[in-house]
Amino acid sequence: MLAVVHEDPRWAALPTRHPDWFRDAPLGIFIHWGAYAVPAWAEPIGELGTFDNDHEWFSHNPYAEWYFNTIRLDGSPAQRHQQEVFGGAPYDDFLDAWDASDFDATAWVDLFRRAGADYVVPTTKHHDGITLWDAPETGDRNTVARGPHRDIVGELAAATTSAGLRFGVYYSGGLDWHVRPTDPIGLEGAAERMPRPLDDEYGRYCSAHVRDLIDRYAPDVFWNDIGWPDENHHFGPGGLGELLEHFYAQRPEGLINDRFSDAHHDFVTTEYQAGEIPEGEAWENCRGIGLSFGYNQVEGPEQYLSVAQAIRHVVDAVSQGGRVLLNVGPKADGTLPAPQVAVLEGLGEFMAEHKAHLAGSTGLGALEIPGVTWARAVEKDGTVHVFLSGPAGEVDVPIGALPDAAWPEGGVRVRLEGEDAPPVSISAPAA
Ligand code: FUL
Repeated sequence: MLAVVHEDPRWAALPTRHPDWFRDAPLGIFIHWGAYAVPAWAEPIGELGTFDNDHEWFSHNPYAEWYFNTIRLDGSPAQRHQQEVFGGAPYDDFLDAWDASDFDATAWVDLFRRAGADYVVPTTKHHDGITLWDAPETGDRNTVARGPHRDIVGELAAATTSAGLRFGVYYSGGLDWHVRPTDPIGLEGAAERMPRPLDDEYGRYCSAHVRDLIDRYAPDVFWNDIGWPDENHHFGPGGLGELLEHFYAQRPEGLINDRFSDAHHDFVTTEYQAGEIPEGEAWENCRGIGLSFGYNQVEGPEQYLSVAQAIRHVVDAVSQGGRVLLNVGPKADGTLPAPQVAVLEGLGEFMAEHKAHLAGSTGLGALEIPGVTWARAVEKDGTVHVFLSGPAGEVDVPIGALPDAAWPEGGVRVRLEGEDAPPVSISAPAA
């Protein structure tokens, strides 16, 4: 596929934003909630970025939110599951079966705030095309008209902003398997890895959706996914250029990710182990607490991050100048799975003590220290903070292994608490 050309000078004139609130945010919460939470089924095969056979990945896709695609791949275990458990029923039956009566946006956001998050980004339309608000031109295929009978985006926006957190929207501009169905993704020998609609008409449809999101819910992050229809990359009415101008004008502290087919971006995204951490640019890693974004009832403790791993993941990103958009996958009934809640609670205990050292810090990266399996450092307001984890016991850390700072001469003795425990931290005035 040819890359979209952005010769119009208005592309280059769009602002590039790094607002203070985003710079200072070590953690955001991603929410993948959709009709796919009803079957909540995927094979937990591994992390994105650790597989290179596309057919193998997609036919055993660990992302439960991809269920609509996976069941269309002949011979896939998900297709068998759909046949055996749901008699091969059409996907949209899950929208009607989605009874979200225990959904309490305020309680969710309270947990996210306690976890130390500064922003919340729910899916407003994932690849299945179902919108979580009464989006223009969706008829009754949305959560207000069917299933939950709730404006999920609106409830989350209100709860998030009243808790003092920033609100963002995830929107799948690249894929919509209902409005623009393609062959299932992952067919053996397919010419294109990710067949997606390119036409302007579909682009205008998406653009009208996002404009509606901006005007109704005032998001500060526009997190697009899987590119933006190529023919809609223009500044005419309903074009992506005009949409981005509108977003930046309406949201003076708003910013966008890098999944718009190279049109423009403010920050770079990585996902699990896929993608490159950029030099000198803002970036964010996203991942589920397990191996899926959408709730996957097949997952157990082997797939979920422990509290200690989740903490290390966040500190690791911050030590490299980034942040984490950690995902929760709620159950269809509106409750959050207990193991995910436990991770957020544990993360919150750590953040209560250490968030101030991470937020707005300068990353000093990873350290190699004898007897310590994991060490990361940051500098904040003239103080160097080092986080350490390793087998339980005392370790003498030589000054030479630490970043320059006023450490006690002769080194620092630390008591590590084991790799299943949160990292311990030491700090000293920067040199
Ligand atoms: C990916 C999507 O395909 C996943 O389902 C998920 O939404 C992730 C954040 O982005 O590209």
